[in-house]
Amino acid sequence: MDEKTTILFVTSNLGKLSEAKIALKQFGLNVEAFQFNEEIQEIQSSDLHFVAADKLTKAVSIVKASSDKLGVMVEDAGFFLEEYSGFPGVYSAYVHKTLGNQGILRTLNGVEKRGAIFRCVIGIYFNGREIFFEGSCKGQVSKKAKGKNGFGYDPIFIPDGGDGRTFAEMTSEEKQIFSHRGKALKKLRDYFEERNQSPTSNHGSES
Ligand code: ITT
Repeated sequence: MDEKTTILFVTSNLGKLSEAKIALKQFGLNVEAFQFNEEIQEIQSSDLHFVAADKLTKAVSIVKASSDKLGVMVEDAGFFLEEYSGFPGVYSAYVHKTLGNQGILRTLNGVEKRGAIFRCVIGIYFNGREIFFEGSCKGQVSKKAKGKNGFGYDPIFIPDGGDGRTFAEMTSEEKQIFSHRGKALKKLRDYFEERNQSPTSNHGSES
């Protein structure tokens, strides 16, 4: 694979990696995980964009701008519950590790307000610049965990506009039609396309 079609995704989350690979492969871009021994220390902030920007700066310094690759990518995501004014939001990874999906379902037991929203910010370092793409997906927390696909909160999240299945009951391609990540990755693809940066277009430089 041509290195100039490869984006290094600095993430510890294999679910995110797999979804990015599928979404960008259709566009001729290869996504590779960048392996590092220690997790990048995330700053504490209530703003996903701020966290993603900080992660990107750290990722680029670890990867050393990787001039032989097309870009370096990071993502910060969160799960925001209506009942708890957005919590866990930026604390979603910690809450998932500690409470898990069953814990979330227990705290919402008997609660009618089950609205939730996934948000993510993807940051990419490309042509010496940092660029960010956001995506969000509204839905409901299911009453029970359902499905085996996906990762994280997928078994308890039913996106609006779907057929009532949770993300974990969908294929990766189906999930991306609705998902925060699918929408942010589409913006990223459009960005490259607008700049004729697709691998078949000889890599025109950014104007
Ligand atoms: P990084 O190494 O990329 O930071 P992470 O798993 O720590 O990976 P985040 O902090 O961005 O990722 O994610 C916050 C939490 O939200 C974490 O528990 C994820 O599993 C979960 N999450 C993010 N996107 C999700 C999705 O599409 N479906 C289900 N859960 C998701």
